[in-house]
Amino acid sequence: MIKAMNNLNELYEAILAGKLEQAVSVTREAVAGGAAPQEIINEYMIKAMEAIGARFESGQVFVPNLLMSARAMRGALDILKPLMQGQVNSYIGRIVIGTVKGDLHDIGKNLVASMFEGCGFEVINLGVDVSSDKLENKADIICMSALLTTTMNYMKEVIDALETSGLRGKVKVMVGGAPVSDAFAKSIGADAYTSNANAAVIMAKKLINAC
Ligand code: B1M
Repeated sequence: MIKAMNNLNELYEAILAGKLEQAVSVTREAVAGGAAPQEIINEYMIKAMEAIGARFESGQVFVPNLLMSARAMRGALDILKPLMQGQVNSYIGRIVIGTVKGDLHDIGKNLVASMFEGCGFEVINLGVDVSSDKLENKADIICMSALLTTTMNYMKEVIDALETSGLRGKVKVMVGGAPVSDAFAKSIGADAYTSNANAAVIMAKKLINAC
């Protein structure tokens, strides 16, 4: 196990440096050594993305570095996804999820989507830059993610469109993403906000009375 943890520090460094192959091989080794997917994600992968974000903010790295880190994180996440899906096999409900119009950030949203799948939800992942008409889908919960202070305002447009089309009462709406807050969620009339993927699953189950 100690060997697996040492390797995981290497995973943190690999994502930070945007090294895809290394991130993938270290993740494989860590899984084989018994490390838990959730711990790998929370303690190493997300922390590495936070660190690259801080470096970007302070001008130490640039957009290509972000892209490379994102690619390395996705590669590592792809190894873990099937393991999370193996944890539960009962159907709980249907979720439609997307990153809102104008926004191309999908790492956190995909993480949330994978957790939902792993916990028994049917998930329709619409990708990034998703407009209101696509989100108005037959679902128990519509989930929106935004990473930009400019695009988070589009969440309200989606909720307004649901009202206009008479769907608002038939579906729950969850929002999340780094700039989003509980107060913002309330101000736009969303049913729930959570700050991370684990909490999103717990909240989704609560919203549809599945726990
Ligand atoms: Co961009 N970017 N980016 N970026 N990027 C941020 C968000 C930024 C904070 C960086 C910074 O300046 N420090 C900043 C936003 C500033 C602001 O709005 N105030 C920023 C900027 C400015 C930009 C561009 C404008 C840069 C440019 O072009 N000059 C541009 C915009 C493009 C666009 O979208 N139109 C841009 C582009 C990019 C890349 C494409 C290069 C790349 C994205 C690649 C990809 O996603 N495929 C990128 C990246 C990687 C980042 C940072 C570094 C990392 C984001 C990330 O993946 N985090 C980010 C800085 C940061 O966040 N520290 C930054 C890891 C991920 C696991 O966390 O997504 O927060 P997160 O998800 C969490 C929670 O938020 C939550 O759960 C997740 C896991 O626990 N969550 C939900 C997310 N969605 C949820 C939904 C839920 C519930 C929980 O329910 C529905």
